[in-house]
Amino acid sequence: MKDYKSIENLLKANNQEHIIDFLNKLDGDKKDKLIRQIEKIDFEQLQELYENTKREVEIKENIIETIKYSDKEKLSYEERNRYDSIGEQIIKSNKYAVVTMAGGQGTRLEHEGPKGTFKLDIYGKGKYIFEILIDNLKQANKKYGVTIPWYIMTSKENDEATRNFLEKNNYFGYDKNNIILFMQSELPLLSLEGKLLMGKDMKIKEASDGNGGVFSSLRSTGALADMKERGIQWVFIGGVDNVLAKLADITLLGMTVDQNLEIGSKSVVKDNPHERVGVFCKMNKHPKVIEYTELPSHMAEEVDNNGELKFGESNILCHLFSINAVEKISKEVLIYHTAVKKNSYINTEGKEIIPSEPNSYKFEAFIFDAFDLFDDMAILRVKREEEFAPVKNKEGADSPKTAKELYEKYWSRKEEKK
Ligand code: UD2
Repeated sequence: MKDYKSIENLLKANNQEHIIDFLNKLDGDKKDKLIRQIEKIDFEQLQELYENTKREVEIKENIIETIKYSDKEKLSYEERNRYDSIGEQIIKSNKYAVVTMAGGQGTRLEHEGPKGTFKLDIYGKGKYIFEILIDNLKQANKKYGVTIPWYIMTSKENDEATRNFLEKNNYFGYDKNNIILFMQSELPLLSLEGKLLMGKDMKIKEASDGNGGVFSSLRSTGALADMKERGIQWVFIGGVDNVLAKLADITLLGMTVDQNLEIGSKSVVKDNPHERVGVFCKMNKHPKVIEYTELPSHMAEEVDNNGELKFGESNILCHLFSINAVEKISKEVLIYHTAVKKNSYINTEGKEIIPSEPNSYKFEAFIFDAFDLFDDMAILRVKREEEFAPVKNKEGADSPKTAKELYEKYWSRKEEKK
């Protein structure tokens, strides 16, 4: 551990003198913990991230084109059969794993605890989101005669609560040797002036580094090595908050393999120009998703000659990667996007400040920024009412209410078809 003087110099050199005041008020274990945390901060990266906050995100329209996709409903019988048998074969030979990214803070839902522990009030008794995902995996296991290994990415903030919840519910009957939790890394928050924030626990405030952290965390935690040991060849990576997600989709899998591609994903037709979803496109001839927070509105509203949205293929966070693609991406550094958020902190008088306005920067990598490391990707357009029911917000769009309606309608249609 560096000596105290060099820590002071490090903080001064990086324009973070205010942290020295806190250090001087601490002693013993708390002081050592804070010093050890400071030693691990990459101040160079932090400085770069702060400078980035002053730059506008460059979306130069002239190099953006639409990207080809296949509409699942319009596949020929022969194509569908070919894709499904390829996909089925891979899953049946235990070469398929599922990753659920569950490290988000879930602030918009205002639910106490990890989002997977939220109970959707369906069928009277209700079902937890983790339970819904496990049921989806169990159905696939039964159909293909396997036990699909399930990797759950947690954050430092929600890892313990996630583990305790799954343990308490006995993993909803899933074989716990095939449920592997791994924690994603974190990045410090910065005030709008570029200052580190001190938390109530007298530690510098950090937050999970975005769902794009999944690749480096799979690698750094050994989860990727575990997949390779199991002979996994294909990895589905999805969000925790879509209660209609098909975690083992043989058509997406077979189509990606049949087209000789390393990555695949699903899209639904965008609901309206300003729906809060990323949209697929090609940028510099590489596959790309532009997030709703960064899509210029005139691009969001652009229509093609049939009056359809030109960029209307929405990302629903259902991604597929070959194991080699995961390995390759895990060695790259994805760009960090800046989110402006409200974060409480302790000021130098020791008082807790709860901001009423966004007061700080959170830096997040996005999983889909990995796409532009490849020349092409398979995109399967699916039906929103069958595959996309996100639980994001407490009220309104993408809320427990809309998800419940979509979920119950879907399953009652399934019942009628029997
Ligand atoms: C995501 C997509 C957006 C669209 C939308 C559909 C990204 C970056 N954006 O928007 O394009 O598909 O979903 O619903 O994918 N997560 C982590 N760790 C983190 C941050 C997030 O695991 O550090 C997980 C989170 O638990 C959730 C997923 O990533 O499962 C998406 O959450 P988000 O808040 O990053 O992105 P969102 O929902 O605004």
